[in-house]
Amino acid sequence: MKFLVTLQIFLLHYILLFTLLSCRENQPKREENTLSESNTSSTPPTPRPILSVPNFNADSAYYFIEAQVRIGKRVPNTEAHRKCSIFLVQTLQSLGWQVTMQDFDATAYDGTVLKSKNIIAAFQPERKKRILLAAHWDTRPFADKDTKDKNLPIDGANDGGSGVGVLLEIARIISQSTQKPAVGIDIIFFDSEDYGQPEDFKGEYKPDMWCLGSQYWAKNKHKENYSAYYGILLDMVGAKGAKFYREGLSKKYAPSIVEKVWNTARQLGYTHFFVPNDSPEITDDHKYINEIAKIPMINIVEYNPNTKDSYFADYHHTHNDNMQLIDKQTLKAVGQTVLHVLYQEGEHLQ
Ligand code: AHN
Ligand code: ZN
Repeated sequence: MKFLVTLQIFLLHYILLFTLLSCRENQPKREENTLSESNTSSTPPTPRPILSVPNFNADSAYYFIEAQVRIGKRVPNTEAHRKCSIFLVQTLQSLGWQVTMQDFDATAYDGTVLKSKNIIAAFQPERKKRILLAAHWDTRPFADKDTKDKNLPIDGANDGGSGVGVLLEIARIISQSTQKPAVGIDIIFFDSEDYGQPEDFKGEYKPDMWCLGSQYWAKNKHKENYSAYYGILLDMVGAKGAKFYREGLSKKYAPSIVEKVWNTARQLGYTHFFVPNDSPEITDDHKYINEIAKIPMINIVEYNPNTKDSYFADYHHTHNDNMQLIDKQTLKAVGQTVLHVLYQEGEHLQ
C-alpha cells in the first residue's frame, strides 16, 4: 500500500512535470495515454511499468499534408516534386533525424525516365532492433479514373500526402517528446510508386510498373545488410470514414504484425477504422519489401468494401483526392495506433 501511495505521488509529480513541459509555446499539448486493463480482484495488482505513449497530434499531421499539397503535384521530373523533396529532407533534419537521400533513375511503363529520390531517415541509428515505417511521397501524374481532366495530375492529398503527413508527425512527436521508444526507427519515403499504367493504356502490359522506388530500395538498400524487425507501410490513411481491413499480402507475410496493429487499434477504441475483417491482396510498396528485401511488412491501406471489382474508394486517382477528403479523426486513429505499436516494442530482439 505504501508503495502504491509512493507510486501515486511519483506519478503525480511526473504528470505535473510532463504537463509543464508540454505547455511551452507552440508545443501541442501532450497527455499520458495508457493501455490499461481494469482489475476487479481484491488482491493488489503486481506493479508493472506503465506504458506512457505521447499523443499523436492530428492538427499537426493535417498541416504536414497541406504543406505538401501547397507545394504542388509531386510528380517525378517536375519542379514541385523537387521542391517537396527539399521540404521533406529539411523537416526531418530539423527534427534531429539522420537523413539519407537515395537518387536513382526509374523507367516508367511508357519508357519515361523518372529522376527519383527515396528519402530515408533514422532515429536512434545505433539501436540494433529497428522498426521500418514507410509511405510513398510521389503523386499520380494523371487523373485516369476521373471523368474530366483525366490528363492532369491530382493533388494526391490522400494518395501520397496522408502517409507522409502521418509519418512526419510521428517523427516530430518522437523527437520532441521526453519519452523515447526502446527501438530504433527508420522512415522511408518511397518515390515513383504511383506512375503505373493508366486505366486506358493500350500498350503491352508489363508487370511491376508500380512501386518503382520500393523496388529500387529493396534491391539497393541505403546501408549494407540493413534489415528491420518488421515494417509498416501507410497508404491512403487520411480519408473521412476510411476503413482499414487486414490486407492479403500483409496477412501472408507478417500475420503477427497485422494482429499486433489491429489489436492495438481495438484497445484504443478505433475499431470503426481498423475493421477486424480481411481484404484481398494489393500490389503496393510492401510487396517488394517482403519479397525482395525479406523484411516482414504490413500495409495499412484504405479498402472500399462496397464495390467488388475495386479495392479502392471512388476518389482514387481522381481530382477528388484533395484536402476536402482529409479527416483528422482518420489521421488520429492511424497515427495514435502506430505510435502505440512503436512504444510497446521492447528493446531486445527475440
Ligand atoms: C494497383 O493498382 C494494383 N496498385 C496501386 C497501389 C497504389 C496506387 N497505391 C496508391 N496508389
Ligand atoms: Zn495511387
